[in-house]
Formats: sequence, structure tokens, C-alpha cells
Amino acid sequence: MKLREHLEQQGATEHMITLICRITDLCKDIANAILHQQGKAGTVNIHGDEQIALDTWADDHMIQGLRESKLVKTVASEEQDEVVEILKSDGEFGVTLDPLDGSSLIDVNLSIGTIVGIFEEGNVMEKGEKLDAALYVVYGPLTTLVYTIKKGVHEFVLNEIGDFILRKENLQIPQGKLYAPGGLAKDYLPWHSNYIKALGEKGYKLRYSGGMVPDVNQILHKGGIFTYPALQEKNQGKLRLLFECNPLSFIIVQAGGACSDGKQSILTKTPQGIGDRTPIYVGNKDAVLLAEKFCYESDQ
Ligand code: AFP
Repeated sequence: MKLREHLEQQGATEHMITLICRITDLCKDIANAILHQQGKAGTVNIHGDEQIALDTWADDHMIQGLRESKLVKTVASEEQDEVVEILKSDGEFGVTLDPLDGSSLIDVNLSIGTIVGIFEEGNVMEKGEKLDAALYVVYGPLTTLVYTIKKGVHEFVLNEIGDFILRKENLQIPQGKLYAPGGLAKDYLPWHSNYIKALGEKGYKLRYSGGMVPDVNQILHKGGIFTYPALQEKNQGKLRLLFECNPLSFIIVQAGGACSDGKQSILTKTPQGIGDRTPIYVGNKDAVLLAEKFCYESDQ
């Protein structure tokens, strides 16, 4: 089954179907562009991440494609300093974008991804729990798409003639024992170090690539926990609330998992600014609850 047919079967609105199909067509262009990626752009985004030419190209390409769709009112992109207002739009959607997450991994041939959050009412500075849809694409040995419109989590694979074909329907995160621990161990807070140690003692196996999209995708399929914690000098960690943590947490929660910043669900956090970062624990409920237990006990 092709993506559009599946979206229709899910009862998505025509505008949502058109928007998601447009976004995934843009991701196909990114998949092609990765094969011919250029060198560094010599620029840095507001988060201080060096931008390669492909980062800026992918960002421009996606924003232009959303503009032409005439369905999108606002776009917040990891590569932009502020929210982009699309004035001549007939639509109301708000879209958050991480056009090319993990781009520093391309030159060592590791998988990377695109992350998208969709709000029907246009305001991209909403809590993650207000998302109406979310999707990610993994550019790896396969190009796969995972999406939800709050009616299950579904995976598609790009075939040889450029169609996303249904691969797995109604994905539920299995109980598993993989852990993907981001950040430098020397910078961990004591309670987080104790948490990671406890996972090891429980028999969890380390699987971490440095690409959030493939790492979280692996947790969705095999179970366990992805974390990028608060650090000694960075109490909000590294990963962005709007562009990375909200859409991916939304998908994992829709697949029966859980998410937290150590104290509360990530999806309940009200964004204060486009560049907000947050500590993140996302995956099986028991592993997320264990992190919150360690965090709580550290405050006593
Ligand atoms: P880049 O986009 O700069 O490669 O960073 C990728 C990322 O934002 C996210 O995809 C990873 O989970 C995280 O950073 C890896 O960060 P560390 O390199 O500090 O582990």
C-alpha cells in the first residue's frame, strides 16, 4: 500500500494528506541530494552547529516546498533563527523542521534523518502534546518513513521507483534492553551516571550512533531507552525541544512508550523560545520511570 492510500484509509483530512505527501516528496529529494552532498557551507546556525552546504540546501528546499503547498502558515526550522511566517498561504498548518539531523555523520557514512512536527492550528510554539501529526525519515541502507496522525504509528520504505510503500502498521515499542546514552560521561550529573550504571547492571546493551533519528528508530523497533541528559555545564542538555525531542517523543508515546526530561513528560513542556533545549529520556515506560526515580531521589 502506498502512503497516500494509507493516509486516506486512516481518515486523514485531504489537507493533511496533501501536506504529508508533499513533505515526504521533499524528503525524497533530500535522499537524492545526500548522494551528491557538497562540502561545508562555512556557516553556523543559532545553536552553534556548523552548517554543511546540505544542511542549508535541505532547509531552503523544505521551506520553499512548504511555501508552494499554500497549506502552511508558519514554519520553525532548526536552521532558522526565528519562526518563518508564510504570508500568502491559504492554510493554517504550523510545521517544525529538522531538515537534516545528524549531517555531521554523512562523511562517515552513518544514517541520518529528517524530523517533522505538524500542528493543524498553526502555532508552532505549542506543547508537544498538541501535535496533530509527526514523522521522521531515516536515510540509511533503506530510506524509511515513520508517521503518526494519532491513529497508530506506521512505517514505510522507499522503493526503487520512488514510492513509500507500507512496511509495518500499528508499530508498538517492544520491551527491550538497548540504551543509547548521548553526551560525555565525564559531564554527567551523578544521578544520571548512577542511572546508566543501573541499566548496565540490568543487562542493557549500548547502541549509539550519534544520529538521533536512527538511534530513536532503533529503540522504536527493538525497545530500550534513548537519552541525552542534562550535563554539568549544560543543564538543558543538547537536543532541541521543538525540532527533535517533541516530534520523536510524540511518535514513541503514540507507539506505547514514554518520554521525560527526568521530571515531567517532554510533551507537557511549554516552549519559551525557538531554541529551547531539553534533557530527554524516551523509550520503554519502565526505563523512563527508572530515570525519573533516580532524578527524584537525587533531589531529596
Ligand atoms: P549533528 O546534527 O551536529 O550531527 O548532531 C546530531 C545530534 O543533534 C543528534 O542527532 C544526536 O543525537 C546528537 O546530536 C549527538 O550528539 P553528540 O555528538 O554530543 O553525542
